[in-house]
Amino acid sequence: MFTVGHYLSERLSQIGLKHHFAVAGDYNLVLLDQLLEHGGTKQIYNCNELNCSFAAEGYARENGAAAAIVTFSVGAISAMNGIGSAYAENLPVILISGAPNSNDHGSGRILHHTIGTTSYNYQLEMVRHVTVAAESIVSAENAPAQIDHVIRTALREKKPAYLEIACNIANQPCARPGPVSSLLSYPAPDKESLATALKESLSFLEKREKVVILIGTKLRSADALEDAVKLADKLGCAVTVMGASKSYFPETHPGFRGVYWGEVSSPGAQKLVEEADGVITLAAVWNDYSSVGWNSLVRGKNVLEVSPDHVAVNDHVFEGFHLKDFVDALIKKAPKKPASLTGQYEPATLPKASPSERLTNDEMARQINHLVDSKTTLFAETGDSWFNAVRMNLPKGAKVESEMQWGHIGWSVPSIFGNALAAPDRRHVLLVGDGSFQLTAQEVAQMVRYELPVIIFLVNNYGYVIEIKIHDGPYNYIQNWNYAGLIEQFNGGVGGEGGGHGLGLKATTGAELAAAIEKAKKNTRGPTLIECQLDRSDCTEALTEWGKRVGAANSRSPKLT
Ligand code: TPU
Repeated sequence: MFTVGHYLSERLSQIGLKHHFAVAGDYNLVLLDQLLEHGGTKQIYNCNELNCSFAAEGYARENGAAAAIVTFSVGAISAMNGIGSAYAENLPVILISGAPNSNDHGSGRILHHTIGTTSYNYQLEMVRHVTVAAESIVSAENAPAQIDHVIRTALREKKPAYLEIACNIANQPCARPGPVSSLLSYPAPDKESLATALKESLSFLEKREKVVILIGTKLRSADALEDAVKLADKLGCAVTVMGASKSYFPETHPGFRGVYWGEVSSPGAQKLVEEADGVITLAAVWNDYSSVGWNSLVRGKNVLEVSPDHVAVNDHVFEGFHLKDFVDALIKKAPKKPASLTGQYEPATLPKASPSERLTNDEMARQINHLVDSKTTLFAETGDSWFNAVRMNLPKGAKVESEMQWGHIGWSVPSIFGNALAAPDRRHVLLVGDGSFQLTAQEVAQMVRYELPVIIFLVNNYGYVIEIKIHDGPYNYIQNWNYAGLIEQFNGGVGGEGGGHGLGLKATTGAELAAAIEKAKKNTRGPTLIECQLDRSDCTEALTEWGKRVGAANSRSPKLT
């Protein structure tokens, strides 16, 4: 018999998922049975639903989509935070919640795991704000259309979507799905609008000498990373990337000129962008953080703004096509604009510290950068880890993941767990501060369970240094943990039989860090956490400068009316 759960399972594997993430609860147990029975995607367990949603978010970063399955309210409301992240970070994550028995809907009964009212639709109402489609399935007959609508909308819009399935419907008989192409196809672009946008953009470029491309945060979800390289080749101009777009353009490309992040840009990048007479922004997102407290917005008459859903140029806005359609059309017609490509890009290098000296932030960053190869995915958590990752030099193929729009501390631990499952042939390296780690530390246990050799650099600077730089107070100083010792506690094994391969190490000097990294490389069947003990005042200059400006933007006085 083919069931609603099988239909969902079939669709998930048709769109390319090899895993789904889950936390069990009585409203979803039958659904989990159905997914196991159908196979196709492997069931992966998380410690809690917040982590489950972040693991799916991290999986989608590598795999293009993901699914998280949770129980009603107590699970789903926790998971909504990671779904908010998927929305902010443009990732199609399907959140699937088990839900009350269809006979109970409208019965006037009070159920467990609810807020104690007789109506259960509050969860659907809440989740609508952080998803692009949300459906409640209470009949097997309507299930295929509802499942398809949710998955199709998420994939098209590169945003999360939601399904809740009544617990007595998951195993009900259901029709089989048709070809997956119906979920993957896009509407054709509007040719007239596209042609006019192109004409206007070419006339913009004709009048500009110093043209620079600025790669933005939404370029990956617009599926246009390779197109941007082709555009750069055609124009022959300089290329910069935004902080949150680190690794979205090969740093080994002759046109690469570093990270543009206002006052905290790579050397030379600020001048290049701000003195250009034509900047092509590709999928840029301007918020208070990316604009360094509203100080560095790249907008106005010298900007050709190419967004995922529109192009704005010469006081016109054009819609009705995708960014990729436009960039591909521009590549064919773009003129040569080499004037911005003067000089060589000189990546900043950090000097090697004496091995016996107390470990510094610079020496830590230098050694981690050395570890990053073309198969590395480096996750950078909120905090000074952002600025350390942004200043690294990346070989071709290295990837950096950050969550600068949502900015939930603790995101990185479950997210890298999901990402590592999606790309087992890559090396996964995490840079995370002590404060952030304390939110989601338990998910390291799942890296032990699934034998994932993630290398975690736990930056112990004894507090919330990013917050100290924005606005200091007693709330920025946290309880210290024995982080290296904690990892041993996760080696208990499934069912308590022991035998995990998690490894916890500590580094207080450059030599200790180098030795720990060598051990981590050899620990191929589990995570290695290296606690890097730093002085609290030791952070990047960029964080200090950025923190000052973001703090000033936060503390602007109310405008008098
Ligand atoms: O490098 P460093 O010391 O700045 O990193 P650490 O130790 O991870 O500190 C991060 C401090 C921080 C906080 C407390 N950054 N942002 N916040 C505010 C915050 C609070 N709660 C959540 C869920 N996300 C946040 N960003």
